[in-house]
Amino acid sequence: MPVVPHLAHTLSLSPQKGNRRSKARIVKVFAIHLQRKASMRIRLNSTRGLSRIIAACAVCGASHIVAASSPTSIFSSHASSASQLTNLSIFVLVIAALIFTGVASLLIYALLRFRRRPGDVNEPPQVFGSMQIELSWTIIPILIIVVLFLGTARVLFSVQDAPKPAGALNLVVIGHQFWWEFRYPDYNVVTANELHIPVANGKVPHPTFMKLTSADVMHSFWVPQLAGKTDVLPNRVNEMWMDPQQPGLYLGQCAQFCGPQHAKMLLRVYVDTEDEFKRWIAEQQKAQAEITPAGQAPLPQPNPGNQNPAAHIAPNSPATRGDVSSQSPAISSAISPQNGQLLFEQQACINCHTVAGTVANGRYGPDLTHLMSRTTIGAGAAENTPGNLNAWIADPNTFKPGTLMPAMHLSDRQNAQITSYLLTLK
Ligand code: HEC
Ligand SMILES: [Cu+2]
Repeated sequence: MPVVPHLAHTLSLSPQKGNRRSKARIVKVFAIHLQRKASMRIRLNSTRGLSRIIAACAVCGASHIVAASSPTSIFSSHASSASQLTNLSIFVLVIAALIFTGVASLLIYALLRFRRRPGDVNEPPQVFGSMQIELSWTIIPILIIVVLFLGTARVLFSVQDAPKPAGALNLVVIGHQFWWEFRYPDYNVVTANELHIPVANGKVPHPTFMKLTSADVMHSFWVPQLAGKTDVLPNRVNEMWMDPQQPGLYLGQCAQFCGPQHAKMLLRVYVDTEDEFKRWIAEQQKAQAEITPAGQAPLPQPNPGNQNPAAHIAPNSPATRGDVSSQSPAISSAISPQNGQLLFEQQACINCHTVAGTVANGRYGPDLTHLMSRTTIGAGAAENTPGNLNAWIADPNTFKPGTLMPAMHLSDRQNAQITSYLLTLK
């Protein structure tokens, strides 16, 4: 029975076996019918598959063009080290494209030109040990590799050995599961997740020189438009610099898997003009006590004689987990920043968070001194709105399942009180 052999093979059917067993003729006819249908479907599928691949390539190409304008595209760089990386990537891509076109066209040419034709009986001539061919396909790839190596090494050293000018801004970046801590040692400023740096294109350039390290596991600092990735490792300090040429907001993220909330460890870099940056630093240098507007009663400060015991208990010690309000001065149930602050200072919040000028001096979580100067909370997990803040305190896991801030199990009213306090942290 004439069954297309390759088809039988593809479908892993063996109609020949059925033949041998001389089944009823009607079964055979039916089998052949099925085979024909299957073969048609396969041919149909392959043309459809091909058109799908072509469509996918078109979409891919188009998305690359769109990607160049996306805020995290490596092809639209706005700082010199990032531009060098972009140029190098394009250089490598062009060489790879040339090699691909050369090899693919030779292959297609050979496939068509030297196809087996009817009447061909002999094997084509075999070429063994041709010195010329062997040399050419050894030397040409070596030359290509050398060119790629030299190009890469040049960029590598020029980025790594860049001199640090006198006006450079010093910045310390500390990766945490799952947020970023930024310290400005020259200004005594600490903030989280949202970085402000000056634009570096003035007459006196002010690039930002970073020292990066991690408080726990491996992270990677990556703001594609401003610089290459730099790994952030525990017990090691890496260095990197950025000299943004244009003010604006640049986005980035942790580029090293560091745990379940790795994808929600986003970075926002605000590149400010010189003046904006000075103003921002001046705002950040203010401690909360100085910010309290004149006329308003100062927020209650802890009384050394009657201090809240929770302030001296290490994070996670059993005493800080429960409600400690029974041991503390009574807080009225009114929702006010003052009551909020009292409550905040009686909770374990202060063991993990700092609010400068108050008893809160924890270092485990983000500095909250100027919380309201940030547009997002939880490293980009949510917008910084009163509603989200309240929901975050109630249970941070709703925004970031697996975040290392525990749900504090306070009442709705207590959450509202604390939120009203947080809203004053300008
Ligand atoms: C065990 C330590 C711990 C305790 C206790 C704690 N937090 Fe947090 N908090 C964190 C950590 C860690 C983060 C960062 C979470 C992330 O982004 O993944 C955080 C984030 C926050 C943020 C968002 C800050 C930002 O800029 O993204 C706020 C607001 C906050 N906590 C408020 C509070 C309040 C209010 C309390 C007390 C009711 C509290 N936290 C108790 C560890 C703690
Ligand atoms: Cu990370």
